[in-house]
Amino acid sequence: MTAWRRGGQPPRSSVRYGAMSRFYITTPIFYVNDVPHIGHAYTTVNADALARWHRLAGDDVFFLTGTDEHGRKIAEAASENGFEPGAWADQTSRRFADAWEALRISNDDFIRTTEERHHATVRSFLQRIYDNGHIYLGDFEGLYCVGCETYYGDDELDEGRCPIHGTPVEVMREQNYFFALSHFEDQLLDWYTRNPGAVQPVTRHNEAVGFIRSGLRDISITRTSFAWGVRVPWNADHVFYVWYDALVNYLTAIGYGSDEASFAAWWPAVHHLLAKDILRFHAVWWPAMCMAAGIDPPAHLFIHGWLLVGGEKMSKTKLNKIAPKDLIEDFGVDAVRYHLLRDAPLGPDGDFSYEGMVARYNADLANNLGNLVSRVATVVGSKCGGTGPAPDPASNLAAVAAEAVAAATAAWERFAPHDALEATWKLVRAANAALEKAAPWKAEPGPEVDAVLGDALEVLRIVAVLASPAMPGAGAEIWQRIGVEGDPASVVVPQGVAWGGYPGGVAVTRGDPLFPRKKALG
Ligand code: ME8
Repeated sequence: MTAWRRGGQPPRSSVRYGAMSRFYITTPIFYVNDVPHIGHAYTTVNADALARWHRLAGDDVFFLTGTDEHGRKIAEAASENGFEPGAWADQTSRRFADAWEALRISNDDFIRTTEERHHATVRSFLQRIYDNGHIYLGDFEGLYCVGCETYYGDDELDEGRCPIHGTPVEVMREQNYFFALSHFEDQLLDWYTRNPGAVQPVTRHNEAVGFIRSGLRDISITRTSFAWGVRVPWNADHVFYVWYDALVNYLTAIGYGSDEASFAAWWPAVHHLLAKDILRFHAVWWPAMCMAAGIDPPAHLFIHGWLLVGGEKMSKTKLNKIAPKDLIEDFGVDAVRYHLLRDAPLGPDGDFSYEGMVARYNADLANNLGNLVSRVATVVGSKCGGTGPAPDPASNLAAVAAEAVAAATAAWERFAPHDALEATWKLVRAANAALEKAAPWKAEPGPEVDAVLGDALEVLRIVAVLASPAMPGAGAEIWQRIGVEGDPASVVVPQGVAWGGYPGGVAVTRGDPLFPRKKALG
């Protein structure tokens, strides 16, 4: 039975093959006509945190991101800037790779569509679709938006303008190869019926189904008007239209046509994370292309909303695009990641504001977590001679911790990092409250003080693990300060976060505040 015919249930977020659970997650590959901003970072940090969580959960993870480098839009951006397209793509792709490094993105591969491995995969995948009879030569005239690199029907335009970019569309005429998308209406609807959880949230599932039901037009998939693309293997006068090459990146990286064992291991148990702007390509075209080539459609697509800035879409003209590195300079990488994950749930539109970032930083990081770390270290210094005591096996916090682990696990599993972090911070708050109540800084040293501090240290050990997908740096730093060896990211959950793991008898060190308070603006 193939994975996409499992039917009924939404796909589990990791799929078990024999003894191994595999979790393959992707971001869209970003166009190199733009430089990385926090909208790209939003998707990429979320995918990264999910990948890191699944590594903690003991899954075999493959996390893919990269850059989309062909098409008219890129060729035009290059020439406007006085570059050859290849040199332009090299330079801008590097900026994405650098931004992801600065954000501590743990991708396993970074694909560039100009790489030969990708060209080879596109040729073999498309040749298969051609051989299967789903591609034909035809004449085409349509209304084209270069920004989207797509044709629109009259009825889809917004007063003659592109519904996404708001720019005028142009009339394009070409003799092109077409992909017979219309052949796949019934199969797609059938797939959606059998796999109601394949596209999430459900509103996006409904949107895709509605679009298919309204009738599918065949898609023109090649161009002769420019050469910046992958050559069509059966007719060298044509290059593939950029979307038709771009989607195939998800197959290139796992060895479609080049490493069958790897491909069979990772496909179709994939999770594509993307924003609503490219729903149709991923939720309609892509499954149909897979069907046409005789492979299973992707198991799971999660579609998120826009990250707005001050309630508005980011754009060049409004100059409200925020570069991740500027925020990292102000807040540190962990805090930037935390804010993106905590305050803009995957699904609806979210809003970024500097004020919101400061407020969240002060509340959760400076006051709650940062305070717990420094208080515990200070009191262990004054009451226990700097040696961390072991936790109380019968502590009330044990149950709170178990609940946090269960709730965080469930939330990461359903692509809800904000809930996972909220569940984790509930534990932080409970530990702070327990400390407040016991006030060990006022008490005489002795077993009671030891138990209270041991419990708080154990909470910190567990929180460092649970928070590490969001804040890999802070998690490791906390472990070091409380004297736990290794890296919280190398723990396996849930065993590794069972109550009682803090060894006691180890040196606890005080350091500078992990998250110094920020002044609110104005
Ligand atoms: O569409 N809020 O590339 P792209 C949230 N190359 N997400 C945002 C965002 C925002 N304000 N701005 C960008 C393409 N994104 C194609 C994809 S995939 C085979 C080809 C993120 O550079 C979000 O993930 O325009 C969105 O889907 C993607 O960037 C679009 O990136």
